Amino acid sequence: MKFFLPKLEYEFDALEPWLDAKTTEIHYSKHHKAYCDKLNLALENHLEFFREDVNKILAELNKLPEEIRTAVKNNGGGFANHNLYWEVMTDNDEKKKFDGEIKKAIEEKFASFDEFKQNFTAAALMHFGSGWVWLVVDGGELKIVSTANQENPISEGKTPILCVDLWEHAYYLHYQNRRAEFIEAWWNVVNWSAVNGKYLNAA
Ligand code: MN3
Repeated sequence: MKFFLPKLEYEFDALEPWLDAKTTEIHYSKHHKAYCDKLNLALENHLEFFREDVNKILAELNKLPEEIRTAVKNNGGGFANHNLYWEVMTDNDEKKKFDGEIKKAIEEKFASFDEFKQNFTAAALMHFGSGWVWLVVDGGELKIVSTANQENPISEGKTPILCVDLWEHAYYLHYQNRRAEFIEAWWNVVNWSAVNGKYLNAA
């Protein structure tokens, strides 16, 4: 029982015009798949880990045999991070509605949605190099954090509920160097219904 790519809940062109079909296709079927394949390869002599949730493995990296720890951190991270990334985007207008407990919590923590969006966007623009920006639940509290490469906040005891991919492969075909335009566009496809569900589970 190996890890496998979760099925996308939308077509490759569903997130257009904000995320172009070619980028989504390559990102999912090449980049994400490569992380999944390399995770399976890293674990092929440690089959007991195939029974685990990848998030649990990432939460307890120190339990891994040392010889596979880096490979699992990088590729298990790449696998898990993209699982969440696809899940928190949608083309469904109903699911895009910013509502529910997550709305209350964000407005309480950041004063307003606009203030939250500004802070999250700023974190994405300030992040140097490849990595991710996340909204996490940490000790019951919402926080914006960023990680380098394919690191996942779950390895620091935080629960991610929203993320955006800052690797150039996430936007370069369409936006080239214009990360700010990509981030601004990405807000239009956030699946707030999914984020709300994750918030309720975590809080
Ligand atoms: Mn990516």
